[in-house]
Amino acid sequence: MNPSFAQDDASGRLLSYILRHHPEAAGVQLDSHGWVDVDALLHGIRVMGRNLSRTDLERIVRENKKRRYSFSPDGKRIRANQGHSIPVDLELLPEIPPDPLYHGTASRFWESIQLQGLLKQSRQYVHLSSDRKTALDVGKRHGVPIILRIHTGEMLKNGFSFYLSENGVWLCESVPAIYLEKEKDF
Ligand code: HQG
Repeated sequence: MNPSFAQDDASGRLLSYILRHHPEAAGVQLDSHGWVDVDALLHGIRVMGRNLSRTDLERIVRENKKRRYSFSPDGKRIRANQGHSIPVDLELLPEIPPDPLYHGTASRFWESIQLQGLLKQSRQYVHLSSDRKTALDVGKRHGVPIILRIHTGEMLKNGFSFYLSENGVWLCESVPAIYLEKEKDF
């Protein structure tokens, strides 16, 4: 069978929805580290009236450009690498990030960000990237994009921690406004 990209895209969105936000939608539970039994997940997805085989799932995990999902070493469990809105312990250790890191957002949020800093909103962490292109793409999802530079060296000096997800996204609890700078042109 020749799988369609559109189909894999839709299945990928469903996986994100279940593994990051609403496992109960497929009648499954994440363990404390975010893992779900693959057979239970595939069964739950079938019960939801969607069709996803083990082969489809393996292809989606392998070919996903953002490497959003990982199998456990024995292949029996799967989890999202980041982006959760439910509390999971991804067992990440603090790491030293590049300085600066970038965050892409919408221009309409700038006023509020200047006051409050970057907050994690509904997710478990604030998401940052080491390259501007990724930040720009993330910002465009929300509207007219702006790019913020995060002065990570200053933050480290003041005791903030950063974590690097399995798929290369930098994560932190919050970024107070004093460590942020809006790029003028990009
Ligand atoms: C904004 C994608 C007003 C924040 C991407 C962002 C990313 C504030 C939005 C990942 C604020 C939250 C996450 C404040 C933060 N006032 N707005 N004080 N503080 N915000 O989607 O970073 O495709 O939860 O700037 O690649 O856009 O899902 O976060 O605009 O890594 O794998 O509140 O999602 O990955 O939006 O995106 P989100 P995000 P996936």
